Amino acid sequence: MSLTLHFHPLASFCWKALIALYENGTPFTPNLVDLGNPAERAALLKLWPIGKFPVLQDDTRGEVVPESSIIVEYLDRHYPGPTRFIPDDAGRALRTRLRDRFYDLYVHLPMQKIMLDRLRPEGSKDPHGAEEARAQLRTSYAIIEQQMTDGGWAAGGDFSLADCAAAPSLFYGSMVVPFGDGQKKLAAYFERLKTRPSFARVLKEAEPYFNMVPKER
Ligand SMILES: N[C@@H](CCC(=O)N[C@@H](CS)C(=O)NCC(=O)O)C(=O)O
Repeated sequence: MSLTLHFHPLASFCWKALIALYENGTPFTPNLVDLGNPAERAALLKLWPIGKFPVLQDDTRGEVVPESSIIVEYLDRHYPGPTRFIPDDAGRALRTRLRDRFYDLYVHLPMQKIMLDRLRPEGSKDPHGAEEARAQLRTSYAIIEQQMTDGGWAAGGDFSLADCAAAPSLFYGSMVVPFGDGQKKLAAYFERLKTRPSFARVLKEAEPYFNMVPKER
């Protein structure tokens, strides 16, 4: 098999790549990386010196592809299936990439900031930064609520790269800042995402690791 995904089943950015792979039943070898294991961390760093996952390795094409959005687009281009992640139409493609950036930068990263702050030892926490991140999440939720149509997907058309980005960021985001009472379209969209078979599978496979999610203390 030519594709290997270096990942961890609990890691939110890895979910983006997994959703894309599961959407199209793309065959790949999963390589679970324990970053706490020095040899496994060193092997990941050799592939991608930034040391973050997911990383997709394609032995057929001789490519190592980091960055979740790039992995999804790479799969769309080189291993296409029934679900296309970037629309052919240039304007829709741009909107899809914009929404992907929106979910990564303004939902996913603030969520990560709050989660990672929970792991910091007492005395090294960043309450101001965490509060800024919570405010950003609330603003982003309000924007999604305005944009979302009943029964729609993140970029306004079919399921796409933007939904691959939305699913993990909203899953963990809603754990740190729950959706507001008035955010019915956002909440309904999140429920739609959870029933999408690709994401439901990702969640099922992550379940055994959920006790590792940092709790608020
Ligand atoms: N921009 C990257 C972010 C990847 C990222 O932050 N991955 C996290 C896991 S969700 C990670 O590798 N964390 C380990 C670390 O930073 O040491 C992407 O989209 O793939």
